[in-house]
Amino acid sequence: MIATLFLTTLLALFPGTDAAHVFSATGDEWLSYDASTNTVTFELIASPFTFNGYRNGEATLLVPPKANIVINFVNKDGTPHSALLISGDGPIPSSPSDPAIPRAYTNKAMEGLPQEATDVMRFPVPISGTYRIVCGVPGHGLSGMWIWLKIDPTAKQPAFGPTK
Ligand SMILES: [Cu+2]
Repeated sequence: MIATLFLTTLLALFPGTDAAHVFSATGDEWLSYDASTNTVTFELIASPFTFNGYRNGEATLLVPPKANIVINFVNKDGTPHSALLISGDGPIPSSPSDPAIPRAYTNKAMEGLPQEATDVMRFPVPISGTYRIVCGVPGHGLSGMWIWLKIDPTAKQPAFGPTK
């Protein structure tokens, strides 16, 4: 309830925010999968201190082992944001800079990309592991701008939604 009120307040403050995306429950609209190449394509939408309407690890992108990940990042907020993949262990760094997997970061990871800017991250994942997708702008991750990316060794397809 508090989270809902918080989001409602954010929406009131930022009328450009896409309410349909913020309140989507399934994530299917953001996700596609090519089984023949084990390629997961995900639309990662930065809004005010959220990714796809989620913050603080509230959402998880589950992917099959050894998947090729294509993340289409777009910033829908007036504040610059970015994305990079960090380890799933330990505290969120105040200024995350080292991606856990090579190439798993957007342009201007530290400075942030401006509103409506896009970038594509392409990287393979190993056979297992837990990571976080975090905004690289100093302080944003600590403010809650991150979600989980987990490799499920038994997954036959990806899934995105509230963290279980
Ligand atoms: Cu940010």
